[in-house]
Amino acid sequence: MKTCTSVCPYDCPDACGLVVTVDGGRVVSVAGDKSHPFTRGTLCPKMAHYERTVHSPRRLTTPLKRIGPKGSGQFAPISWDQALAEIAGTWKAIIAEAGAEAILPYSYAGTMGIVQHDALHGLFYRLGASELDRTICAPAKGRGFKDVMGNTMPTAPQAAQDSDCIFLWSIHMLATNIHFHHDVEAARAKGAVVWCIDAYRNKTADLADHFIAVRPGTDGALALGMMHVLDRDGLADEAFLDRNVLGWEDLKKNVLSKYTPEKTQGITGVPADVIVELAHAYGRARAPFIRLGSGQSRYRNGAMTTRLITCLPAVVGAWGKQGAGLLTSASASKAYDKEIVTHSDWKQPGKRVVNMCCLGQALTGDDRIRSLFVYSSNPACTAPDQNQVLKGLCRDDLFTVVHERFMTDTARYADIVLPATTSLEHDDAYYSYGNYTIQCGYAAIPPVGQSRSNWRVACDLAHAMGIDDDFYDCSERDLVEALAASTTKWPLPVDQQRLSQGLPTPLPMPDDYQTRFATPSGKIEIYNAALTPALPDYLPLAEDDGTLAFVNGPDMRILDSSFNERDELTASHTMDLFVHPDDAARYGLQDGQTVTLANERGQADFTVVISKRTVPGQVVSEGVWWRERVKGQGASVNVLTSQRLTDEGAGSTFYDVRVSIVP
Ligand SMILES: Nc1nc2c(c(=O)[nH]1)N[C@H]1C(S)=C(S)[C@@H](COP(=O)(O)OP(=O)(O)OC[C@H]3O[C@@H](n4cnc5c(=O)[nH]c(N)nc54)[C@H](O)[C@@H]3O)O[C@H]1N2
Ligand SMILES: Nc1nc2c(c(=O)[nH]1)N[C@H]1C(S)=C(S)[C@@H](COP(=O)(O)OP(=O)(O)OC[C@H]3O[C@@H](n4cnc5c(=O)[nH]c(N)nc54)[C@H](O)[C@@H]3O)O[C@H]1N2
Ligand code: SF4
Ligand SMILES: [Mo]
Repeated sequence: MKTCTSVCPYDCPDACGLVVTVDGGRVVSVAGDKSHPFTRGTLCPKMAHYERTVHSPRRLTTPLKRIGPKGSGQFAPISWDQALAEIAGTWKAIIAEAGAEAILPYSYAGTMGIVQHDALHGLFYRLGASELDRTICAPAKGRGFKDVMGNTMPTAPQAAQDSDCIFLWSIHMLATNIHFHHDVEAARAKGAVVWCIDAYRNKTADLADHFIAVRPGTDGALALGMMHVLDRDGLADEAFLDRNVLGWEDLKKNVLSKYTPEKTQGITGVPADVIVELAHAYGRARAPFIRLGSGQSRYRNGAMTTRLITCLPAVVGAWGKQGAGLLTSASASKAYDKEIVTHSDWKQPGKRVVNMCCLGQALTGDDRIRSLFVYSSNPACTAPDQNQVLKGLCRDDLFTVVHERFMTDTARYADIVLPATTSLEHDDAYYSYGNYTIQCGYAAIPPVGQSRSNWRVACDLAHAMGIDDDFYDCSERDLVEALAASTTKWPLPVDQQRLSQGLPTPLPMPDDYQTRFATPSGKIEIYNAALTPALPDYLPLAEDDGTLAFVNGPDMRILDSSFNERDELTASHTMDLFVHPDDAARYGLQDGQTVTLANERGQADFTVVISKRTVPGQVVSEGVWWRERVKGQGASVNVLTSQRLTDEGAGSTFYDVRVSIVP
């Protein structure tokens, strides 16, 4: 029996520190690291039994070759040498015939470790393949914050412990950021009041003091309505605004005047008196703290919405006050020089760029991709417009390779499947995007079966494709060490000893990180001359056409489609649909019955849960489920979602969806 430290590799803002117990080459248990400044010794329900994922009987253990129709899941085992030879042979033929841009890599954040996440980027740049714009998560949120604050570092979550008024805005904290709950409760113990602003009353809302249901995609108008009241009622910090902010007078005159509480109620559905109460709570707080999630940004106006919410702390002069601030995403990744792995110097100019939210179009449109290499992602399940993605994956003239830990929806459509390691079988360097901690994790057990890490596969494929470069002689350990060494450039000295020992390493924060505004003007830019429009204003969604809004939030038991392999977590209640009692009566729906939702892209079956968690005119489901976990024809939520992109950042619009109930 031995124990070692590691890091949770998943796409979760907490990036927890793990203590792993190993016996005879098997992981027997995993616990939260007490010495981690955010994990503080606990894990979420998903990771509390990570060993069940690592040693799952569902793990892929050998390379596989397809022997049945695409999607049938019929495969025969082959050797790694055979698999690599087949991939290299097919790619060479495609390159000779159609050029390397006919090959598309597709990956996202199955693991957040920098080495494995970016391992294959250099290879595809060298080949001259099509490039993937990795926009599926929340680039609009990043852009909206940057439009106002530039590269200013968002507030550390632990600061909220000293807040007297916390806003959980569009974040399902208990599912997606569970360790922030500790900071929220610490503040509450000192009297802080908690507000939750969401499209529906999720379980996080249950623990807040006040819940506000906002009409989906209208938070930008809500922020404007709040600013209107802050100005009207003398709660704006005019001295702070004068000194630090561009555009406040312009905004007041040209934009805010329109957003009276009554007008804002008409857009957002939030009663006018509640908007006034909300603005007063924010404006009168000594130290208001906003934790902003991504939900609000996954609409066609997502960047503008985030831009408007980001104006709020400037209006009340929250920046720099102890306990106050705004956390969108922490910028801890900047501690590393990722180029060590990414090798963007190998990018070739003018290559086609495919937006990952538009995979369906890329596979079925005129300018077709001939080979798709998928790793660390499950687009047949998680990408929008599932029917179009599946239509593309069914093409007989598409050569698909999937590097995976499990037989996912996507792997089922592969010509070749390659088995991947889990994070406890390879080395990596990690950072958090929800707190300012970094950490390295080293393999705790040997690879399960014949699985290979992304880095190993990058080296194997580079050699098979005849790319001769010293880079591919590096071990993953070398890359982790180089990344760790690169953190000496962080604004303040990082504890190199802790980092190299694989211990959670807090990034020291400069005293003035909340008051040195890293924008081109050095001021907070409510007015941003580089943008059109230079002054932010609410961008309306499509007119209400009498259909239902469809919000599909995160589920506590899974993470995107990861953890669907765990039968004990996912056995029941996968495609539940919250329907308000008024809508249930209107459509004649009973609790527990199957209901079909449809729109122009397709239709999917859900189980009705009549509930006041949602509001009339809006239905809600939680989780992105594997097709085998879904009723009927195997249509998951993404049959209903759209490839439409956001206003800035070309991001996904997963929650900007209208549906009808099929009678
Ligand atoms: N358990 C679990 N954890 C996860 C994930 C998961 O799927 N499950 N996913 C991981 C990933 S990849 C990410 S990016 C993060 C995302 O984590 P979050 O930042 O929490 O974001 P979302 O999952 O997009 O949704 C959060 C909330 O936004 C709400 N929402 C939707 N539309 C609106 C709106 O217009 N206005 C407002 N105010 N609220 C709205 C949803 O109802 C939901 O409750 O979580 C990560 N962690
Ligand atoms: N309807 C709807 N759809 C959504 C969302 C939503 O809220 N609603 N959320 C969206 C968001 S925010 C995101 S970020 C995307 C994420 O979508 P995906 O990128 O598809 O993420 P996962 O579903 O977690 O799938 C990651 C896969 O990587 C594999 N994997 C893990 N580690 C490794 C490794 O080291 N190597 C290899 N080769 N594979 C590995 C896992 O087994 C898993 O199958 O989903 C999006 N899709
Ligand atoms: S809370 Fe997030 S980072 Fe922590 S163990 Fe769970 S999934 Fe991993
Ligand atoms: Mo995400």
